[in-house]
Amino acid sequence: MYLKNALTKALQEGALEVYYQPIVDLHNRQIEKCEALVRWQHEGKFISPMEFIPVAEEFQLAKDLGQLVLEKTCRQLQALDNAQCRPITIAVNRSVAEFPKAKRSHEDWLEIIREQGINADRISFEITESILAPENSEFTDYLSTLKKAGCTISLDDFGTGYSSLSYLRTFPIDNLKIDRSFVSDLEEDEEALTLVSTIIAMAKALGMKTIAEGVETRGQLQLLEELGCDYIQGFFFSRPLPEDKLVDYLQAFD
Ligand code: G
Ligand code: G
Ligand code: MN
Ligand code: NA
Repeated sequence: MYLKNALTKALQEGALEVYYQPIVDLHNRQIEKCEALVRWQHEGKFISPMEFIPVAEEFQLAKDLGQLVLEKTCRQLQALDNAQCRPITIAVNRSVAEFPKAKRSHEDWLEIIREQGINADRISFEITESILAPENSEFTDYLSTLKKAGCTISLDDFGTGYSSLSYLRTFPIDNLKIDRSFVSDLEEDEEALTLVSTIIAMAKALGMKTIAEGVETRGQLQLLEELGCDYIQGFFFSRPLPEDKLVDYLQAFD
């Protein structure tokens, strides 16, 4: 209850921040994308999204939270353009609770992107497998609408869910994000290497790009490059950066 009230207030005041983690294209070593990660600093300390997103979901605040993150992301894209950074795409995370059945939130998201004057192809939505489960079939229509408008869809935490792989055939995903748990074991564990190599081969065969998450070492980067992974994200290049640090980082990287 305490967190709910504090979060409601923070949302009303727009007091949540968004950090951006760079994603590097292994083909040209440029930053082509970032992931938007919400941050809430409450009474001097950061509360993890793992803690407050479930609260937002339980108390019908997920819609406001999602809209705030998307608005801030669009404004960040404008700030990057104004500073003449390379045009990048930014991915926002969306949970099942942000696809409320009757409310058609996806229309609101497209409206926000339009209002902010951002081309839809610069916004990507990161979803998890559960959104594509058979009982959520209407969400795939919503996702199709987002895709038709020009947005791209990434499947987050790939390999950690329990659903069948059939959704990979029925829904056109643009990017598969290889979960950090596989990446962190790459150098020590032959089986992790086999799994990652298989995921990359499968993604290629299905016409999807792969993004490896949680890359922390040069060794992991090199293995991923040899395996033909397309993009990497992780502390090896950068932690998630606050708004005002992103322009500097992108300009220094170029
Ligand atoms: O940086 P990290 O601690 O941010 O993120 C923890 C978890 O919170 C991750 O699973 C991430 O996907 C999720 N997350 C971060 N930002 C958002 C957001 O804006 N919306 C949703 N739904 N999840 C988010
Ligand atoms: O579930 P999702 O993939 O959206 O989660 C992103 C989470 O991963 C965030 O909490 C982010 O801070 C974290 N993260 C990003 N890069 C790294 C990394 O290299 N190592 C670790 N341990 N966590 C990372
Ligand atoms: Mn994510
Ligand atoms: Na992930």
